[in-house]
Amino acid sequence: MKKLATASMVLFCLCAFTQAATLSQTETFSGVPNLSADLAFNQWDSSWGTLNSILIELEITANGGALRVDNDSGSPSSSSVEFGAEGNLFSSDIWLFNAASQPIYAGDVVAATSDSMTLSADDGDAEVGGTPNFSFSGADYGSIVGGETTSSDSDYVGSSWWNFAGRSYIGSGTFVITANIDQHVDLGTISGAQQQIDPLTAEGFVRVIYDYDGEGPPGPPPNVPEPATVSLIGVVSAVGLILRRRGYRSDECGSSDETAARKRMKIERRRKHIQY
Ligand SMILES: [Ca+2]
Ligand SMILES: [Ca+2]
Repeated sequence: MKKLATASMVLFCLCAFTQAATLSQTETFSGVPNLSADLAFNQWDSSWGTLNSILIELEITANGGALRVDNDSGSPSSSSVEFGAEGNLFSSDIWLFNAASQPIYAGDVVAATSDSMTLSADDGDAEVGGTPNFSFSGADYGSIVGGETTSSDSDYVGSSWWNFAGRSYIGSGTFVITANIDQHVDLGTISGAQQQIDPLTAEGFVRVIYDYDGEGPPGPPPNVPEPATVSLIGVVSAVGLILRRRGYRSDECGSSDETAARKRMKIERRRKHIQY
């Protein structure tokens, strides 16, 4: 039991060290692109402690839909094609610049299904009366079905942008970040083609993570145990359970009833030996 107590103490100390002092806020969005979502986050209150960093994360999951293409040009073409969702973040309350003073999302976050598409020259589309009607027939037709794809990107806000020119992450109020999520279609080098689209759906989140030293916000502890900590708690629980079970079996073997029975059998055997 002494060994177990020592091991437990070490594990608990390790938990304390692995627990990050972070405050994470996550706001979600969903819908059919193009969509725009205004998401509100709490500012960092200086009375909570010393702010070390601010991390901004955008994750987008695109799902379903389809892109269909009918080549109406006189030339065949082949290209990699993408179909999905793309997004970016904007705000007039705070700055979204990193330590190099570059936009945190210089390019869009793209979650898209990618495939190669090969189209012949226009085949005349006789079944729909010829161009410009959309034809689903012939080698001049191609399609890409949207699967479920997820993409994310994150970056730290440069500390010189935390509180600058009237925009601030610091205070006791809130700020709004707008997530603009658009449909993403990239036909690559294919041109002269009509498109027909079944809309896809998009969902995702924007996360703001404050890393800090200090007491943190009042109320329930904001920290979520790291996965490693959760595993360690699981190990401690499992060890405790195994030891309790062993202890139970040990008690069973040493029960006074069983010891008495053994003694009675011994006496019986001796008695029989004497009789022979
Ligand atoms: Ca055609
Ligand atoms: Ca055709």
